[in-house]
Amino acid sequence: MILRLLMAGTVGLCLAVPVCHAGEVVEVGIADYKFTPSELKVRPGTTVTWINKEKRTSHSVLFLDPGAIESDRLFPGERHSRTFDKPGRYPYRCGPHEEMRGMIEVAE
Ligand SMILES: [Cu+2]
Repeated sequence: MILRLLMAGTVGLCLAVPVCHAGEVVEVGIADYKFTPSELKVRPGTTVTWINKEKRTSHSVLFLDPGAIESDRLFPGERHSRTFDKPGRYPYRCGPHEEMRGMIEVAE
């Protein structure tokens, strides 16, 4: 089931997986040294926003391929967004904490 809220403007916030759609934003929380949800399936054109919900610890979002793109270090309350236009599997981890893993799967 997919629930959508209208945010300011026309951007829809996708609250429930499995599948979010183009033009929507889906959030991944970072807390207790975990990405939640750790695996997401989205349609091409979806924007994923990671939000650091820790009290003290900073994290990053480091994509394993291609090119090992890493976000800035996210301090508590900070966020990072990436829009996924191309189908594929995008595994990532936290830069400083190798055990923190996640996956974004983009499929039509
Ligand atoms: Cu981390």
